[in-house]
Amino acid sequence: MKPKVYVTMPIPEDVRHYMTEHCEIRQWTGEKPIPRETLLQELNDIEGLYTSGGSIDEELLNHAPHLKVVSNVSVGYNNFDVDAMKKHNVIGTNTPYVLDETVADLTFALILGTARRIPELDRLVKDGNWKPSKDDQEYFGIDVHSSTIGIIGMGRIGEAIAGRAKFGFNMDVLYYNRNRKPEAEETFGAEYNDLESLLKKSDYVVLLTPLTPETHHLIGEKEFKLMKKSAFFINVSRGQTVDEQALIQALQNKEIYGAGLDVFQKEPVEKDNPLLKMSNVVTVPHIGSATAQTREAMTMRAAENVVAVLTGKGPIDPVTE
Ligand code: 8YV
Repeated sequence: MKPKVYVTMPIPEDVRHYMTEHCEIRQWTGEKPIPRETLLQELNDIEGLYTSGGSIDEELLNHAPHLKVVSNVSVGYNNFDVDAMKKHNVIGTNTPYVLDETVADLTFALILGTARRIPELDRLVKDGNWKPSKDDQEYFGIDVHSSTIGIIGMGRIGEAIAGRAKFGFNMDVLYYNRNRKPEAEETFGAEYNDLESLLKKSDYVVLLTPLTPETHHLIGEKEFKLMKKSAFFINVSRGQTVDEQALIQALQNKEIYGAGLDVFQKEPVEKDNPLLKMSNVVTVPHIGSATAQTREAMTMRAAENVVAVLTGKGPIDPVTE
């Protein structure tokens, strides 16, 4: 008898085909994300849960007596209560490596989009407001090349960004991380800084840390006050790693020059959030890894993790060990 797996999201046909070779899958096919109550009722007979983002906590685990593995279609796993999963002998897995370059691309799109005011000026042209003028000073942006980038959280994605910065944009690379990264220092000339000096020296501050109790609101009022008034803040980690109210304040008080945001305190972000009314803030809907190629790779990797555990081979990308 094939092990039962519950899938909470759409999956490509080849991923479905691969999983059904080894598992019996049941899948949520609703238009909206699966309601919590519905999910809890689906878990009684399953050994594998294939998902992206839902809270894996004590309540859920108590509804899943046969559960062996939860496979996240994401590199971040702040939705896992790791201690509770260990207590219930449930393995959690994520999808590292396959999205690093795609997230790094989006990060540079936010850096270039904010610095050169792309969305704002795109709207100006499309609204027919591009008027002949003696000079175009009103369209001026800020240079990215040859400036200083400060990377907070120098993991694989951080290194992919450092490579683009150093070799693509001739930028000086600073970084702050729990531990030193000699390889990044060697390869990209990345200079280790404590958080305070990185914030003081960077023209582009890029936040990349996973969300943990230690990184919750890592960047707040004090940190924004340390940044240059000409600097940009880029967040491609999680909304809760920054104090969003402090960010709004810092922008309104012109303590920083602009921001590029892929993640928010609440997602989808509320329509009346002041960040959405600021022309010096570029916002996108959590699309760091959102390319067809990368999501294909992520969904297949997540399937390989489920099958590996349920066929006794052990997880490929364990995060709860
Ligand atoms: C996911 C992400 O798409 O991988 C991550 O950690 O944030 C994105 O790639 C997102 O988590 C899906 O919900």
